[in-house]
Amino acid sequence: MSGVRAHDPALTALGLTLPGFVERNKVIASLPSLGLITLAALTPEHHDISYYEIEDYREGGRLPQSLDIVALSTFSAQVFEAYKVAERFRSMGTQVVMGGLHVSVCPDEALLHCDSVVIGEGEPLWGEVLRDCEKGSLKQVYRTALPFDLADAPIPRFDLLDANRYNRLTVQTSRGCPWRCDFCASSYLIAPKYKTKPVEKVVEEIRAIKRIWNNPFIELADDNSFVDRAYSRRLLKALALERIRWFTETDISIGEDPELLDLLAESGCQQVLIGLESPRRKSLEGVEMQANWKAGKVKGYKRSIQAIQSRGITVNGCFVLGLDGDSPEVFEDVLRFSRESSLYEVQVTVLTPFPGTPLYARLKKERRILREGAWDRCTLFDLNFKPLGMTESYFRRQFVNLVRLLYSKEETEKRRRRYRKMRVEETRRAQ
Ligand code: B12
Repeated sequence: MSGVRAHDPALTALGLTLPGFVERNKVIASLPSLGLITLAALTPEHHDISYYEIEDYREGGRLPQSLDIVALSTFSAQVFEAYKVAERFRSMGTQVVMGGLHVSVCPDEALLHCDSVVIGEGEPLWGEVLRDCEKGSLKQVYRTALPFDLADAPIPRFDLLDANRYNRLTVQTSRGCPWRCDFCASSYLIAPKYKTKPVEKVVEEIRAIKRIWNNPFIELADDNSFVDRAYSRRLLKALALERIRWFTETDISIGEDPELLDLLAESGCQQVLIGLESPRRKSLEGVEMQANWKAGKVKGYKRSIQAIQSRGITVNGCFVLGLDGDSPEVFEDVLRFSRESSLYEVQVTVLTPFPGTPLYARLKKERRILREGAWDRCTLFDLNFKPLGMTESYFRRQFVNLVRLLYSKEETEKRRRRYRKMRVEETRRAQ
């Protein structure tokens, strides 16, 4: 299930008109489920498999018939739609198993709508699910305490995908992240220990993609790439030989590692998305719960962005609005930072209490969740908690204003111009 769907009417209206935002929506909506095509690769040959996008069945179109089992993957934002699809399949007598981040933390909720839930990483359990399905004795819950070794990862079945449908494909090089940001709902929920996939495997996956697509654009589906610097250097050298263009998510510390940045530039990396979260130290206090890591980094943000972008790699700086340390001026602060830092791309999102996160537990305890269990509000654009230091209506108004400004044609062009100017100056300096 793919695609952004904000519910806030003011934002939805803007989304239809703003060029920067529409562009981004198109990019975001266009990725297949890596989790499912990975499990497809672990499915024995005597089974026939097909891959479907729920998007095609949203309006109640005829579902694929005569299937023995349906494996559904979804994030929180679309989980209610996924449940509806699960129920429609079940009413046709098709067994439905669900997995992924959301149902791993809400298995009881999911079991109201499907036959079986897989908690955590799917690879160690998928074979058992299929064997039980063949015997007609599917269990309600599958879970394992054994962490999955990415050295055993299969090559995802990219060949099952309709190539024309996507503008890029994902490859995962690592799972987990050493940092513990209280709002993070990424794979540490299912793979708590940081781990990497052998470089040779990553290269094999990229070659599998190249067999289907000429000149592919690849997105790494990592929580935080380049955490292990020795591994990253090997990875980047290998990627450089593959001659691909690619994108990933990482943390700001790469800006302090010139050798890594040189390798990154040579490897074909086009853009890195970095969770800066806030330009304000006060807002970042306590967000990373182990070492207050993000608050410690904010002073060097601009320098690091400059170091990365000077290599021709654009930075997509992501900001979270609604942090407890935010005051009413935070919206202006983000706008100012975006202008002063020459960030090529900016993403602003609303702090979101995803299920299973420390943030959710805390806000619930503080009775600040507006609508409990409203997972369809987990879009990153819909406010579902009471912010501190400002009213909900002030927050919503200011957020919409910020979106309107940041993604306006004028501001988007100014960002591009600032970036180009910075690149020209860098090139002159280097000569
Ligand atoms: C790629 C990606 C996307 C792609 C998704 C493509 C797709 N169709 O899957 C796109 C760009 C479309 C996307 C969109 C969004 N995303 Co996104 N995305 C990611 C990202 C970077 C990687 C996900 C990934 O591929 N992981 C690798 C695969 C192998 O792992 P996996 O899916 O978890 O699958 C494993 C297990 O969970 C399990 N499993 C999964 N499904 C199933 C099913 C069965 C039957 C079984 C047995 C097992 C199983 O087995 C798999 C192998 O172990 C993550 C961040 C992250 N690092 O996790 C965010 C992340 C998943 N996204 C997130 C969000 C919030 C969104 C958006 C709401 C953002 C937005 N406003 O647009 C939308 C929502 C889309 C939706 N459909 O609801 C959150 C989700 C949090 C949550 N609880 O919902 C994450 C965690 C980022 C974050 N920290 O906020 N996203």
